[in-house]
Amino acid sequence: MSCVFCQIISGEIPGEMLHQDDEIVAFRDVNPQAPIHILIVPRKHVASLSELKDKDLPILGKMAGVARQLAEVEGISERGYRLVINCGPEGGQVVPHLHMHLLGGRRLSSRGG
Ligand code: DGP
Repeated sequence: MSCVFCQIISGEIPGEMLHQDDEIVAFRDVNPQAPIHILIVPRKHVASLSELKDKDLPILGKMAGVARQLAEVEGISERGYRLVINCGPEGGQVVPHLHMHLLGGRRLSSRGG
C-alpha cells in the first residue's frame, strides 16, 4: 500500500490525529503553511476530487462539517480560516488521496497562486 494517507489512516505511519469517525479522519499537516494546518481526509481511498463519484459527493459536506468543528476546537472560528482542496497537478495536489486543508491562525492572502 503506497498511499501515505492510507498508511496514516491504518496506523502504519504516525499522524497527530485530531478527529476520527467511521468515514473521516483529521490530522495535522507535517509541513504546515499556517499556525493551524489540518488535513481532513476520507477513510475511503479516492485519488482526487475529479475521481469522486457522484454518489459519494456527500462526503464533501461531512469533511466541511469536521473542518468547521475543528476550527471551533482550535479557536479560529471567529477570526476566520480557509478550506482548500487541491485537485490534480496544476491544482497543486501532491498526495493522491482526496483531502481538505484547514488553514488558519494568521491572516491569509486574499488570492492563491
Ligand atoms: P496537497 O498538495 O494538497 O496534496 O497536500 C498534501 C499535504 O500533505 C501537504 O501539505 C503535506 C502533507 N503531508 C504529506 N505527507 C505527509 C505525512 O506523512 N504526514 C502528514 N501529517 N502530512 C503529510
